[in-house]
Amino acid sequence: MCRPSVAIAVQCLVAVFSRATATTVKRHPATVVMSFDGFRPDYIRPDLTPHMAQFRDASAAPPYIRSAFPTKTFVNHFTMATGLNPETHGVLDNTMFDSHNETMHYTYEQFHYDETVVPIWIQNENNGEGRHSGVMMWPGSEFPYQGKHPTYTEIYNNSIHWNSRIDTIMSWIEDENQPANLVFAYFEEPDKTSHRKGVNSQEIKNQIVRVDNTVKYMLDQLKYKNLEEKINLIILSDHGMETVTYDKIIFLDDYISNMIYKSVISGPNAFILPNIGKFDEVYTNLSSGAYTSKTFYVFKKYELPDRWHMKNNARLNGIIYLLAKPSYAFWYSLYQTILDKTTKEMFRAGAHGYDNEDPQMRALFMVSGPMFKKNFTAQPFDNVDLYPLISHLLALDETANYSRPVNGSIAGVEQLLLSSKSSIVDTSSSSTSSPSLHVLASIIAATYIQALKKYQ
Ligand SMILES: *[C@@H]1O[C@H](CO)[C@@H](O)[C@H](O)[C@H]1NC(C)=O
Ligand SMILES: *[C@@H]1O[C@H](CO)[C@@H](O)[C@H](O)[C@H]1NC(C)=O
Ligand SMILES: *[C@@H]1O[C@H](CO)[C@@H](O)[C@H](O)[C@H]1NC(C)=O
Ligand SMILES: *[C@@H]1O[C@H](CO)[C@@H](O)[C@H](O)[C@H]1NC(C)=O
Ligand SMILES: *[C@@H]1O[C@H](CO)[C@@H](O)[C@H](O)[C@H]1NC(C)=O
Ligand SMILES: CC(=O)N[C@H]1CO[C@H](CO)[C@@H](O)[C@@H]1O
Ligand SMILES: [Zn+2]
Repeated sequence: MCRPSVAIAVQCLVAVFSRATATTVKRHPATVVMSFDGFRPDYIRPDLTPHMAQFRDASAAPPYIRSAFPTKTFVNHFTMATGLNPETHGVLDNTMFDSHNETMHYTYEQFHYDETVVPIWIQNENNGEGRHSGVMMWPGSEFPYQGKHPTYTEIYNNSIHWNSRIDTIMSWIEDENQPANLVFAYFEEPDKTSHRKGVNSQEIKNQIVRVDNTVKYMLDQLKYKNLEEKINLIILSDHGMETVTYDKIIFLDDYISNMIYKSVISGPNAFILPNIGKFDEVYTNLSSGAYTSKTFYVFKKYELPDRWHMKNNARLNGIIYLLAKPSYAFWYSLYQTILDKTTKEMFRAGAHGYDNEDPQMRALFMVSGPMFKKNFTAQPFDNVDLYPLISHLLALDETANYSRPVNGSIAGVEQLLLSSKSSIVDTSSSSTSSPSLHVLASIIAATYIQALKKYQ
């Protein structure tokens, strides 16, 4: 921060000048995004997660961010990576119907609804000038986009120790020849454990503590390697979590014959594909079931609320979409697995996928680094805005290589930045050419006058 004293005013001028004349991307702070699956913002408590609590105090952080609908893992990680709404990028759930009306889960096809969609780790490298991306297990990252992979990737393998994932990330950032200026890293907990144990279990507490220790390990690495002021570190999650008890489970067999439709069900969300000619009957029976039970909602494609940004997608053609009300869920195979190990009374499952306005579905976001305000409580924003934020941090041309404009906007995230976007030296042009002298002169004059004013 530029504070008022003559000596510091001079330093500020030097800082402004060197930022403006930076010619290589190496001088841009690198951006690292760490995602902890299903980490609810209210899990952070000074007694349980002292390091994350301290990090949040020192960062720019809203109380929560809004997830995309449905509040599922692949949907939200791909929304953050592409800056596009689900209806545009086409990942509408973790498990969904493919083009042959068969179930698909984590396939190339699932992440390639539209070939023009490009994650930011590819767009970063498309911008050239020595930019390199490293992607650690982020959902969707092992597939090529427009035939391209990022410089560094590691595919999902939950046997790999979290600290060793961080060691790998650090090696990408510190690589002599191809240093990564953008890193995305995914950690599968506390989501994985909470699905089987619910939100208030001891097992989940252990995972929350494990997350806290991992954040500490990351911060220790940055400190030890003297990178704290060179890296913008974003710690976030994809969605929240809710506990489902056995009495809140919805059995579709109570409303429709299972001979007459195919389905893909994953907790609160269900895609129902009625057999040819049976659409109206299935819809009628489900609607009356929803009306009498008051436990779920039924939608034809065009009835889906606009605010979910889901309806305008061909993958919903012929589908009846069901959403459970908060704390309810549709019976599916995972629940049998859980029930096999317990009783109906003791049954606790974690679930997410509910309406993104449900407070339990809110996600975590905090950021610390040279370009961000410190100890700043921000207003909540949508996670689709992460793309424009990173694009700004890395001085990317978002529309390079004929990519379409994204749905996220800088407006929601600008509040986090030390200098607002408009007042920042235009790094995108300065990275290719020197800024014009009169621009530089006016910046220097403005800074100097401001410093003098405060000094008096
Ligand atoms: C999938 O189901 C829809 C709706 O019933 C139908 O129109 C379409 O032809 C089916 N596609 C295939 C490949 O079977
Ligand atoms: C996952 O990582 C473990 C531990 O490093 C390794 O033994 C195993 O082969 C890996 N699995 C796959 C599928 O790569
Ligand atoms: C719909 O409900 C009616 C009346 O309960 C029942 O006879 C019919 O079989 C149901 N249809 C389906 C597709 O389940
Ligand atoms: C953050 O700011 C609050 C007041 O806004 C202050 O009480 C607190 O001590 C500050 N924390 C840190 C770590 O600077
Ligand atoms: C989202 O972005 C896509 C691609 O640029 C565009 O086609 C679509 O209309 C946008 N959606 C909204 C709701 O603005
Ligand atoms: C693969 C490809 O076409 N990359 C190009 C993307 O755009 C940048 C400039 O914006 C070019 O430098 C890349 O060659
Ligand atoms: Zn998740």
